[in-house]
Amino acid sequence: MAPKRRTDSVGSDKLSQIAKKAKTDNENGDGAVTKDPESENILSEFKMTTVLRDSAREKTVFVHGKLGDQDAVVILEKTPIREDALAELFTGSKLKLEMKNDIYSTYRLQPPPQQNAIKATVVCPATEKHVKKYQRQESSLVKETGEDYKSITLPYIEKQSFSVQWVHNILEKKAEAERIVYEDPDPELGFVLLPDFKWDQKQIDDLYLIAIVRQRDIKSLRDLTSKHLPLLQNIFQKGKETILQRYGLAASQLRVYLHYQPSYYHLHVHFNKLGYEVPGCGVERAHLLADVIQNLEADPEYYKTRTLYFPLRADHGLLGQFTEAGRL
Ligand code: M7G
Repeated sequence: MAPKRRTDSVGSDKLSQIAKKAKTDNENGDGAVTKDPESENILSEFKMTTVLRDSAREKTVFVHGKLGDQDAVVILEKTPIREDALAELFTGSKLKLEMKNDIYSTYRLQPPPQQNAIKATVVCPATEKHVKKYQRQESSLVKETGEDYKSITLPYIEKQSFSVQWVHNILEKKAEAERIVYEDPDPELGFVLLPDFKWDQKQIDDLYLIAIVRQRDIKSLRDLTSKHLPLLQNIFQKGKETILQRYGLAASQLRVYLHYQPSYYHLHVHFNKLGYEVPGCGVERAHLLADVIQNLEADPEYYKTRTLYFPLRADHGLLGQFTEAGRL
C-alpha cells in the first residue's frame, strides 16, 4: 500500500482565539482574532442544552448550549487515523480484550493522548440560523426558475442570509491570514485559497480548501455570466496548480465545485480530494466548476435563465417562501 501523504498543519486556529472571541468583541467588532499561543479550555465552561445531530458513522456530534451568556454550537469530530501514526498506535496503546471466538477477537484500544485528538469547532455567538443549520432535518428538492430566483430567492437572501463577515476578515487579512495557501491580488480575477475550516490539514485524504473571490458582489452561481469566465478559469487553473505543488495532488484527484444554494452568499469554490464523501458534494447541491465554465461558454446567460434544483431543509425559511408562492 502506498503511504498516505500527510501535511504539516499551517498554523490552525487555537481554541484560545475563539475563547477571546466568545468573551470579548474586538475593537472592530468584526470577530477577527489575533494569534495567541496558549490554549485555554473554554469548553470547560460550555453548558450543553441539546444534541442537535450525531452520527456514529461520521463520528461527529453537534451540540447546542451556552458559553457564558451566549448561544454556542460545538461540533466534535473524531479525526482520521493517519498511516504515519500507526506504529505508535500499535506500540504505545493499552489494549483490553472484549471478546474472543475462534480466530476472531475484538479489543478496546486506548491510544496515547497525542493520538486521541478530537477536532472541535465552536460557533459563538451562534444565531438561530446556525442552530437550525446543524439540526437533523428532512429536506425537499426545490425547483427554481430564473423568475423564481428574482421574485422569491433573491429578496429572501437579501434579508435573511448568514453574515459573510468571516469572508471579509479573510480577504482583509484580519483572520486566518497565516492559513492562506495562495492568493491572487487582482481585484477582478483575484481570490484567496485557504483550508476550509472542516479540514484539520493533518492528512491529504480529506483535503478541503476553499477559494474566495475578491469581488464582493457575486452572491452565487446565479450571478455568473460569461463575463466571469476569466475569473473562474483563473481560480480553476491556479487552484489546481497550487494544490499540486503544495500537497502533491494532481487535478485528476480533485473535486472542484460550487454549491447552489450556498450557505454564504459571497462566491467561493470548494476543492476536495476526490473520493472524500463530504456532505454537500452530491448532485443535488454541487456544480462542478468545469461544467459551470462549459455552460457559460455555451450560453453567457446560462445561470440566469436555467431552472436549478436544490434541497432545502424543512425548517429553512426559503422553503416556506416557495410553499407560500405555490411553487412546491
Ligand atoms: P457554502 O457552500 O456557503 O455552505 O460553503 P456550507 O457551509 O453549507 O457548505 C461555505 C464553506 O466555508 C463551507 O465548506 C464551510 O465549512 C467553510 N467555512 C465556513 N466558515 C464560517 C468558515 C471560516 O470561518 N473559515 C474557513 N476557513 N472556512 C469556513
